[in-house]
Amino acid sequence: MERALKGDFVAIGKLISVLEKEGEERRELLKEIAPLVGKAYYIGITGAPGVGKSTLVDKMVGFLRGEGYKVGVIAIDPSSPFSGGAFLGDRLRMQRHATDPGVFIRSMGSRGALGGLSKAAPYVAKLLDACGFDFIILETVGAGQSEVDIVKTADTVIIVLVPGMGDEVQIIKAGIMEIGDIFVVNKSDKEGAQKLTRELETWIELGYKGASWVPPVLMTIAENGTGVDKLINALKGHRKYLLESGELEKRRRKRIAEEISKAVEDMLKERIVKNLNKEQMNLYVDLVLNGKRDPYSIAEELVNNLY
Ligand SMILES: Nc1nc2c(ncn2[C@@H]2O[C@H](COP(=O)(O)OP(=O)(O)OP(=O)(O)O)[C@@H](O)[C@H]2O)c(=O)[nH]1
Ligand SMILES: [Mg+2]
Repeated sequence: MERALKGDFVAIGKLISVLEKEGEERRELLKEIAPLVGKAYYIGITGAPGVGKSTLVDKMVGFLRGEGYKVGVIAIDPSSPFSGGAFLGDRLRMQRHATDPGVFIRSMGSRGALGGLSKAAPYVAKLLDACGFDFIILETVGAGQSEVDIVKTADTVIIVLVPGMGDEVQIIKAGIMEIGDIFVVNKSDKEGAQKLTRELETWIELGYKGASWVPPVLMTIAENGTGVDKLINALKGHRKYLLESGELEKRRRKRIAEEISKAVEDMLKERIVKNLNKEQMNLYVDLVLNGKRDPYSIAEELVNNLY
């Protein structure tokens, strides 16, 4: 723990493995880091596969490093069941930061037999926060509820779209557009970027009438860094808005409340599972099938028997 707080990447990596497993040990670690958490600024960046999120993150990291900030990046890879090693795209995209002690990059799988490793992402973000990183960037493709939930833990959510993919429609369907604080039209070197930007602006104009924060739409070319300075400015503008309007505190309060509920849920589940093996479960199922019991009175009994 001490070594991790001093910025030892190997030590941080070991603590991340602890955070990836549900249970007592994780809870103890989270208790330990809790007093140190709350200084970092959390950025969520999401968009369809291949829109250039990692390239953009790489450029943002470069920019923030130039200003002297330490940056932690957590990339959720929906296709990988594994965690730990950076997946190919990110490794290539963010390689130039690999030897920088002020940049920590971690990739986490979100699929696979173990299921939902990425659920640990918000905990990993907290750890990096505790370890003194000023900005924590969470990259996800925003597919599926668990990914949306992760992005929602960010203070500022950036949604990346590209021209010529019809992404806007896909993302609106997934209900992700609504959580965007800043919209980025990346690959604006390609045809249709202006059109997409205008479409987004119109959509925002209609949907955000009278809102205290109207999301800006920015054009970038992540590959050569065009527009990244404007993106960082927009980010800082949003942070300023959150601070001055009291919205940051509101968001953080909501997050803490969710965290408490989640911890209660996890603990209850852990204890119930401990008391309920497969055979016992089968006995209950038999009782329900035979019409002798119902699932709800059984659940009540299990919860009541816990204490
Ligand atoms: N033309 C053009 N290509 C870009 C731009 N930004 C990124 N790319 C390319 O788009 C491809 C995907 O970039 P990534 O940064 O890996 O995209 P990603 O959104 O992180 O992809 P996933 O993590 O797999 O979802 C790469 O080949 C990049 O070089 C851009 O502004 N213009
Ligand atoms: Mg990526």
